[in-house]
Amino acid sequence: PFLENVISHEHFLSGEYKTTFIDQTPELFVFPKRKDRGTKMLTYIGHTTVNGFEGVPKREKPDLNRPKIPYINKRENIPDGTKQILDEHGPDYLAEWLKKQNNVKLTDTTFRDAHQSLLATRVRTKDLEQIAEPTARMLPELFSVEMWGGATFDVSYRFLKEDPWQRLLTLREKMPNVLMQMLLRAGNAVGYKNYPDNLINDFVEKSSSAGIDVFRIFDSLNWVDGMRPAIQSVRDNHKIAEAAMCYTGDILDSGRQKYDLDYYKNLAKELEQSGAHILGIKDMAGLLKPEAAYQLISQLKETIDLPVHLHTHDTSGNGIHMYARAVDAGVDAVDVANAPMAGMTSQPSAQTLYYALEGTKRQPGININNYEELSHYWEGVRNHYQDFEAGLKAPHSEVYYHEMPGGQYSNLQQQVRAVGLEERWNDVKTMYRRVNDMFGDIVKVTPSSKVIGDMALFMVQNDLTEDDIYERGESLDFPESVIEFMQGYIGQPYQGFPKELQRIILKGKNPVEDRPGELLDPIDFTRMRDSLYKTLNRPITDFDLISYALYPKVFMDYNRFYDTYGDISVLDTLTFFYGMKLDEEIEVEIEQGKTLFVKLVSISEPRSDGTRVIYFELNGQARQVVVKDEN
Ligand code: 3PY
Ligand code: ZN
Repeated sequence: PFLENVISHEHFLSGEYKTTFIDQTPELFVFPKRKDRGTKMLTYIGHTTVNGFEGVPKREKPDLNRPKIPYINKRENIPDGTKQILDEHGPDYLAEWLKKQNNVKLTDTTFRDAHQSLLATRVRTKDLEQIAEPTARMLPELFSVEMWGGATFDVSYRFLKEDPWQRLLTLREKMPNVLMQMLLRAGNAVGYKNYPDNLINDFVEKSSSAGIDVFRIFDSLNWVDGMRPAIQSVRDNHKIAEAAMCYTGDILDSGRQKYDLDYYKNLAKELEQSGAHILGIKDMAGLLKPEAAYQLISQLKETIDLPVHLHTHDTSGNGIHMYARAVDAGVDAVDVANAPMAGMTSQPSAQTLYYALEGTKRQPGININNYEELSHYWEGVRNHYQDFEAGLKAPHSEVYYHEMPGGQYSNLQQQVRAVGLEERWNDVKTMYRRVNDMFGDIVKVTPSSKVIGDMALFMVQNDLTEDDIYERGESLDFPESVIEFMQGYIGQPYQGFPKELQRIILKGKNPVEDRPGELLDPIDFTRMRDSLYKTLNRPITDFDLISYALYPKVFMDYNRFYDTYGDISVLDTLTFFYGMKLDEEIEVEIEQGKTLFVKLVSISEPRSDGTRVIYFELNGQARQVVVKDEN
């Protein structure tokens, strides 16, 4: 604690210390009271047992076995993979290497997009950590594992009460051989709004040093100006810049010409010129049809010199057919998920694609039996998150009409339910498409998809037609996200804004045409560190600073939670979500080699102040905690 006090002292941090500093600074010898980890953890377990977990209907803890981790021989070396190629030869070489592969290479998204799209991003680090090393050992031929970014950053702090940076560091340690990939929303980083350029640079630098190798960068309006700073930042850190274009519309629909083949070819050229190592195609809603994929990829291969990496969501059920045609056209890599976490709004199944391509020249070079063995683990994990299942139960070809991204579908459905309009869900979907057309047919992906969703919901909720907006718009209070979009705060749409609608929505406010990240004041990290240190009274890491800058409230709430309950990422997932049953005993490894044995003995009736006493045994000794009954 003494050293901690020294290095976190404001004089030490600002460099204004002398050799007399220690003698003259008595507060360095005032150590914080040692926190009792056991009591904090019991308080969390007690609280969750009595009150349930936020957003989950309270119910008895399900009786499920722990997911089965495949046996691995830890004495054997972990086989080399793509990470070693990057580290030895750099990103340009790796991109060339990728183009030369005959087999189609796979990115496994099970650790990120799959659970973001099926389970509301709720899979905890503990469940990822346990399978990371087996994955590294059993699937060393993968191109990459997508395991960070997108919504995982925010959800980690907000709901899972864990540090996303720790997730990154842990997975890196367990997967030293395969490239680790993240989804970066260009100037929106891992958030929903634009941030100053110096924050984006810092974010890329710190996530590179913590372990990210491949940054898939996209702009929610395919606005290349908005992507260039992030691409450059990744290049400056000698990592792989995969610049992705978001696929929308239908290149085969001659009635819909805004996003035609030439649009994508020009965009790809611009991204190549902006310094991309790989071209990503981000089919976030799963709109790319099989024949369109064939034409798009064939043409892109003739237009640019970069390897092409394709991402889709299997919402329509056409994912495998579409990938097979993309493979025919020479796509270099595609995104898949392990079967129990695949399909519907998630990525197509790795195993299904393997069998679809078996015996062809481009059959993926993976060990299918290993994939299947790992699948048993994920099957178990998915069961543990059954209360977060909110997605489709069956293939959904209507997506070709409404064009809602995989991750948004269940979210918007929840929002609609929350305002009591569940029976009008079909109207909201139809309105979503109508709003898209009113807005000039825009690319829809986080955060532009949220703008369309908010506007559609606003119109349905208030029984407004398109004509009403034009006729009575001046007197309507539009959702904040819609106003910000029209102000240019999330970037410039291709072919500009619909002028009349923009005028109505902005009511005299001036839109910007510059890049928002350039207009925003840079963050003063030194001042931020000082002020955070004063509030949190502990050393502030660079990671903390970035998190605070991105999500100030979420980050502070997380810290308050941590002060109360400590590190509960060590709990098993069922205990984390449901607490404990009477007489149940669990083991919690709080650090390597240190295990707590916890038994729930009894729970008192509520007392006059609304609290209950929860009686535990901790390592055989009686312990009790008091929690408020919030029911
Ligand atoms: C995200 O931005 O989180 C996405 O997955 C978009 O498709
Ligand atoms: Zn996706």
